[in-house]
Amino acid sequence: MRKPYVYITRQIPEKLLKPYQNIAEIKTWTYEDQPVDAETLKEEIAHADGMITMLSDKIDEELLEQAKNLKVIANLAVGYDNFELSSIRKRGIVATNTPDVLTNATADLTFALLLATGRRLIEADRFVREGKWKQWSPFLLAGTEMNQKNIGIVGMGRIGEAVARRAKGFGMNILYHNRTRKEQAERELAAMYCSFEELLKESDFVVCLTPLTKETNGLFNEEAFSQMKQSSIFINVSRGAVVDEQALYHALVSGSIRGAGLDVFQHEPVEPNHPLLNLNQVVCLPHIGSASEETREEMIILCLENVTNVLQGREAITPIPY
Ligand code: 8YV
Repeated sequence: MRKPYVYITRQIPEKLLKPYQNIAEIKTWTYEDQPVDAETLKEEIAHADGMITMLSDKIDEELLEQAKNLKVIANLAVGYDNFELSSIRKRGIVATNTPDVLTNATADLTFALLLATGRRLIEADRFVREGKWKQWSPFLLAGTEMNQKNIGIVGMGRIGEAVARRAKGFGMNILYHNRTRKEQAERELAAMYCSFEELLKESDFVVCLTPLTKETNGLFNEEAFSQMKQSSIFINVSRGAVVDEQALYHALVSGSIRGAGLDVFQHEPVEPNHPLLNLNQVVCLPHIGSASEETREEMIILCLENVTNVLQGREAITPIPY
């Protein structure tokens, strides 16, 4: 009997694939420095039994029309806005994601952005390297601190709660907005549920962690930024499309908010001449929320387990919920 064929749209370290090579024939995309091209994706999906994909691979109706044997498709991400789920499901294909394993790494990165923007770390690093440090003065590169400040978390899922726990340790007051109330966070972290508008008005740090959906697309628009405090800092570790980037740029330039920390952009990789990249009060990262060595390994293993489980007739561990 032939082994099932699994295609992975990026390079993966051999040591992680090894335990699964007796179950499936596994092939990965060849180049480390460029994403899989559309033609290869079409050819591979045509005869793959299982696939592991990344956020930048759009898995839509047109592509799925090529799939003849596909039984499972595992996204190397907790988000799955690149999946046209209705097209995947009507073909009986199992779709999976990587929840939980990336919660702590992403919450850490969110906190790194809070500190980097609040305490102006990247500006300060540039200042030293550029030889501008000539003397010490009391307010040289003075930032804003976390203690006693209000953090407003929009999207209180697993990562939101992990950020809230860190915020508690830093002495912050926690506000949140979410589709459902989070009783445990309210009880254990004294997190306060707010409307979106209240949260914008009251928060010193507004943290966006909501998934990208029809409802959240463009949620942070001109009106939203205009309701935030002039001293506030906006952090986005969810999806670029949740933010109207032009509105964010104007809010920053006009001083209607103080700064921003962005791990995600509307179009990724972001163009080097993007206006937001010219602003000193913005810290930009290349979508590395979950990028710790430990977490990326766990995400890859979870994808491989999901795919091989389904191909061997078992349940996926983390199917995307209906
Ligand atoms: C991705 C992410 O894992 O999990 C998500 O939804 O945004 C990241 O952690 C990364 O972009 C690789 O696809």
